Amino acid sequence: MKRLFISLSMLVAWSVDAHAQVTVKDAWVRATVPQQVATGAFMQIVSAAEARLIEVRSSVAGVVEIHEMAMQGDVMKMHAVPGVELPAGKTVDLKPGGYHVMLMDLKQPLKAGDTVPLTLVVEGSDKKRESIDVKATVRQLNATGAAAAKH
Ligand SMILES: [Cu+2]
Repeated sequence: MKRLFISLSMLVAWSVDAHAQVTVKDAWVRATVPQQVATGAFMQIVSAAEARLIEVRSSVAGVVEIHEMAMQGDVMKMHAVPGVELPAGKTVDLKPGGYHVMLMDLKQPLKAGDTVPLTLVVEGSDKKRESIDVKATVRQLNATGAAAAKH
């Protein structure tokens, strides 16, 4: 996995395009139940040029990580990843069962209809960083497959 990321970032470094021009669509956060201290944020990201999502911040969470969810044997598990590649012009789906933003150490419960501010940090092929502010809508927990996944 680590080797894959290194070779991908080398590829990114070789391309010449400068500006990331990142668009984020349909950002949402799964609502929490009382005592729940972590939840996922999901969205669609399109970058005009080759780039990489390297960090996400949010004022509602003490810790924010980028996670990948994948089957390990017959169990769905998730783990932190250093970033998500954003190929030029391609929609990258952060969705239940795949890449997602993990909001941990939540400072308050998140109710359906609330708005959660997220700041995405994207690094372009020229290593320049760009911050994108996103307002994610909290949606009620539902039965979208991966809901039962464990860390
Ligand atoms: Cu996660």
